[in-house]
Parts: sequence; structure tokens; C-alpha cells
Amino acid sequence: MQINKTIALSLLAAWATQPTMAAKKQRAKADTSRPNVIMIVADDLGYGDLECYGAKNVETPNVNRLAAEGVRFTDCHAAASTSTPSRYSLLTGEYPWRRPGTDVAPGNAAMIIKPEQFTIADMFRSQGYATCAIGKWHLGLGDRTGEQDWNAPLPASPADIGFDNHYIMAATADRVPCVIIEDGMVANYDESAPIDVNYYHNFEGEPTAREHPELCYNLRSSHGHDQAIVNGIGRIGYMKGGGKALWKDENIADSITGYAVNYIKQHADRPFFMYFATNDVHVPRFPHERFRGKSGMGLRGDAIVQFDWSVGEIMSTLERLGIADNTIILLTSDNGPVTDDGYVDRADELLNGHSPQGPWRSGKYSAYEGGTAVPVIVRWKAGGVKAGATSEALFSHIDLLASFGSLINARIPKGAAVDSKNRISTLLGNDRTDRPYVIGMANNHVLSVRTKQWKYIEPNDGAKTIGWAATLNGERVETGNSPQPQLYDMQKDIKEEHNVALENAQTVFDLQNVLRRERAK
Ligand code: NG6
Ligand code: CA
Repeated sequence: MQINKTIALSLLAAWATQPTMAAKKQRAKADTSRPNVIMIVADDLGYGDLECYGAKNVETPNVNRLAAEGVRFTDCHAAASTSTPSRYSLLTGEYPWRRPGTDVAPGNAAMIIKPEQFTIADMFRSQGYATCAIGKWHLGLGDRTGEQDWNAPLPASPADIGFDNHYIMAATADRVPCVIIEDGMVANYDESAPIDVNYYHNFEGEPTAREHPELCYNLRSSHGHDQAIVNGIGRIGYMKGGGKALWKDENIADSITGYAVNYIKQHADRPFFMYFATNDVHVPRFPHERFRGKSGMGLRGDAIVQFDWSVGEIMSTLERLGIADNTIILLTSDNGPVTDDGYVDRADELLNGHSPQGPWRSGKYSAYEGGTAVPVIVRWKAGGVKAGATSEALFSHIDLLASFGSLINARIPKGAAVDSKNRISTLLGNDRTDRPYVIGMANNHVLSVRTKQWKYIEPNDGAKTIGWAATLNGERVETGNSPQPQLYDMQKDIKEEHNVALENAQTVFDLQNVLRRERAK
């Protein structure tokens, strides 16, 4: 009897996860004008951090498989070398330097993208897609900076800019509030521990990491990150309360991946757009125990393994539901890599010959290529994307909005996504057409222009390295700042070591004109 009951229960469970007949029928004649689109956006994952891009000391089997089944880009760029401006561009199709207030945001910033602005989520929604944002947000919440009441529904959220659902971190894991926001409210809210957040003043009785480093039992700060202590880790900003709603860093990947998997299951029968932005591999790197020691590079490498696991969960869910082939998976990162970004996690010491930025110079924050050169992999079987292809086409995140828009026949309102151009054919690997130029923005707003051959960095008098002790391959992060105009021949000098501006005055002039014209738009 007991056995029969067990068998019956397991049969029932198996049946419950089976696609229904109607769903099967619908999936059989997949509509390639309305594929699902999942954008997997890693955080601070470098061009060289994945095995299929030459990573050492870490295995990324799921991403390898994605690349083996799709097209892998070798010359794709984010619009900026830090998170908020890069993500702003990704979601709006507008360069961040056109809009003040798009710099790295505190956790209590108001919504940076205003409800009236058109976003990639609005675009998908206009074509009947279900839309969701999961994971790292870092684009502000609520309508007024510093005045959010985290104990009540927020008056402005991703719901106002096209996302039907969201399950997000307000900013980054190193910034308060350390809670997940689900559909405009703190998830798992704990009434016994009201939340308060302040980026200027501490709350009475709350210990800080600056005064009590001994309370940072999970990770010590190497720079900054010395204000609120949550889960034994110092953060940027002060916070009190939260109780059981406070996240545990080691569970963030599980909870956002779990949300994504459920979302896919619930939306298997209609087209959906999912913005899946991982916390990995941003600081504080504190992956779940089961990933510890799984790379040869300590916590940063283990966070890459955890990222790969999230990708695998999403892929296998799609496969189980029979919707993998008509789902476009685009995998990328928001900006270049960094090793020491303010916590003592030995990321730099444990590289052992691994190059997070691949062949490029410098990384996150920089005007050099390492700041914005990011991995991009696109898989879409039903749409004919060739398995195992490589594309050297010069490409930019800025074009994703218009490219996907053209694919799903969306109309983009006049004046919206002004910088985004339709390059869907290149994105699907059908041609290798280079973007005429790609514009990148460094940490201090210095702009650079890349063409397939040249890289121009405009002159500026900013610091040569990033002020805090961030390092990369034993060096401090180089910003690429110079009072002289810089021009590099990328065909001969991929490492940007020989400034050839003086010998190529006409090219410098032409690229300066590109920036002049773009700024005047
Ligand atoms: C810096 C932080 C860094 C990281 C970065 C934003 C310090 C010393 N450094 O100010 O840790 O949070 O901001 O990173 O606090 S980003 O990927 O979200 O842009
Ligand atoms: Ca980032």
C-alpha cells in the first residue's frame, strides 16, 4: 500500500511537470517571429572569464554548451565600463552620457529610467510578450532618491518601465538595502523589523564595519564597504531592520535562479522576455557552499562556477519544457572584470595565469578595451543560428533594442532608443558586418571610439589608475586617462600600447568628428 502510494505520488509529480497537450501542439509549430528572449547579463564577468573564451582554472560546461550550440562574438562591447550606465544603455538604446544621473547608483537612488521613457521591456510588451526583470537592478527604485519607504509598496518600480514582474536587488550586493524587491515590495517582509536606509548617517545602535571589523565574519573589506554589516559582510550605505527579509549572499544565486526557472515554467505557453541579471561575479563574492573550491581561483572563480550553474538551470528548464529551440538566449556581461574590488577575497593572488580580461588591456572602469569588451553568445536553433559559429563582427549592446525590435516587428516611438540600430542579421550570425563605430564610456565619462581598425580615446586629465587598491593581474586598474589624444591600431596593437595619434592625424580628426557629431545629436 505504502509502495503504491509512493509510486502514485511520483507518477503524479512526473505528470505535473509534463507539458500539456495544448502546449505541446503550440510548441510543435514554433512561431519564429515571436521567440522567447532571455538576456543573461552577468556582472563584472570578463571577456576571458569563460572557458569558451580561453579561461584557465575554471570550468564552465554550461556556457561552453551554449557557445557550441550558438554563435560566439569576439568583438562586442558594452556602452560603459561600469554597471548603471551600461545597463541603462542596454535597456533604453540610448548612450548613458546623453542623460545625467546614470552613474553608478546608490541603493536608494530613485528610478533612473522614467516611466515615460521607452525601454526594451516596453517594446517586448507591445508585441504581447510577458516581461520580467530578475537579479541585479542598479537603476534606481521609487520616485525620490533617499526617500523610499521600504516598508510599503514603492511608488515607482520596473513595473512602470515595461516589466510585468520583477524580483530584484535594488543595486548591487555591496550596497544596502540587502533585501530582494518583488513586484515593488520587499520580498519575505518581516513586520517585526522595519527597514530604514540612509547613505549619509548611521542609525543609532547599529555597528559599522569601520568600527567593528571583527563582526565581518564572512568577508573583510579591503577598501570602503565599511558601513552597515549584513550577513557578516560590510556594505556601502547604512541600514537597519530587515530581519528575515535580509538576503544571505550565499543564497542569492539560488533564489534568483529559482525565480527564473518558475517564471519560465509558468510562461512556457506564451512568448516572454526575461532580463536575467546575475549577482555573479560582482563583489562581495560569496557563492554557495556547494560551489566552494570548485575552481582553482578561490571565491571569484567559484562565483564563475555558480554563474555557469545558473545558466545550466535555465537551459535545462527550457529543454524539459520543449521550448529551448525557439528561445533566444543571449549571454553577456555589463562591463569588464576586476579582481580586488574592495573585499579581501584573494581574487588577484589566485589567478594563477588566468586572464579575466582575455587579450585586452585593463578592465572594469577603464577606457581601454578591457573596460567594455564583453563576452556575447547567442543561441537560437529555430531561428537558424549556426551551432558553434564565431563572429568577429564589431558589435555593441546599444543595438540590442532595435535589433530585437526588428525581429519581433515592434514599432519604436519617434525619439526613443535614438542610438540603437537594427543589426539583427549580424546578431544572429548571418553576416559579419562591423558596426561603423562603437562608442564606450569610462568611469569618469571619458569617451572612446572603436572602429574595426582603430581605437581613439579622447584626452582628459583624470587619474591614471583607480583610486582604491583595485588590482588586475597584480596591477592597479589603469583608467586609460591621458592628457594627449590616444589612437591605437587594433589590428597591430590589441593591447593599446603604442599611441600612434601623431602619425595618423587625419584618423584622429575623423574619430573626433564622430564624437562631435554624436554629442550634437
Ligand atoms: C565602487 C565600489 C565597487 C563596486 C563599484 C560598482 C568601493 C571601494 N568600490 O565604488 O566595489 O561596487 O562601485 O560596480 O566601494 S558596478 O559593477 O556595479 O558598476
Ligand atoms: Ca558591473
